[in-house]
Amino acid sequence: MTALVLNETINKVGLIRINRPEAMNALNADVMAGISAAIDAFEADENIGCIVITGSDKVFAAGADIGAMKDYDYMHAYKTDYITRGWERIKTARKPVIAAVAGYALGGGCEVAMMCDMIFAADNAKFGQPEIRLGTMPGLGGSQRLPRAVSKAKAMDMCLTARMMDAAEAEKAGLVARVYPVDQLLDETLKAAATIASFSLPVVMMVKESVNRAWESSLNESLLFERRLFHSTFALEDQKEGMAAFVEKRKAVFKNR
Ligand code: DAK
Repeated sequence: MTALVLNETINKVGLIRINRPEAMNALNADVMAGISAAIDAFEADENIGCIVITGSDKVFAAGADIGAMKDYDYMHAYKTDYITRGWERIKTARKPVIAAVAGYALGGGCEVAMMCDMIFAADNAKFGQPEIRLGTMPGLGGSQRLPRAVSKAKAMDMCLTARMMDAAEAEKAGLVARVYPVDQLLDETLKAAATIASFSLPVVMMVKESVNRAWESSLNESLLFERRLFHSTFALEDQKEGMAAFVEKRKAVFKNR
């Protein structure tokens, strides 16, 4: 049987590919366990500085596996915490995670992409939260992360009407960081990931923490958080190296210390 999730290391970048083409990359417990295991491995690997999650040219993921969840009753969903365990590993990753989305990213697929630190989209990407058509609603962050990313108005529109947003609209609305022709998406995403991975890993992780903090606390609290992290970078050998290299007009060699 072909693996549902394929992993590859490309220099300092860890690439995770969702690989369930016969079911539009629908997410089930095995797929999510595969993604979680890959993130565990890439987080533990000191050589890796950035992680990319992608699907195929046609689909990132068309949501949670509808066939698998159609017969769940309330007690099963509540008591088992509807397989929450394992589904949110991306959220706790300390290294940056980029979603490279081509084709459909629907329901849980859109939610997984939004759990990543940023989304790069192909020009054929389509984002949507169509759960309402199934008599249910977003359950993995769609109704919470979408309004933060694209405004309440557009989030309401997508969650209430099940309308899909194309790549151009998603970029304009702030859901995606960059858009590329589909045949360039992965290369360009890997290039950006390699750039990130070329920097000092502790600083990269601090920047990620700091930007995330902006979402989760008041401005004064997050400004203080940023200031403390900024001060702490002066304790790093990499900060000494980065500034010395600039002054000496040479390329910095970071040691992640
Ligand atoms: N689940 C299972 N199978 C799916 C699927 C899905 N989400 N999406 C597609 N497939 C399967 C189809 O059934 C079909 O299978 P066969 O008939 O060939 O056996 C095959 O993939 C190809 O699909 P189509 O024939 O439909 O292909 P089209 O190109 O015509 O259409 C489509 C592509 C993506 C527009 C369409 O397949 C579609 O609308 N799919 C469903 C999209 C959707 O409603 N997604 C939201 C699902 S609900 C949580 C975790 C997750 C979630 C919530 C909580 N916790 C951990 C708490 C998320 C929930 C959801 O995502």
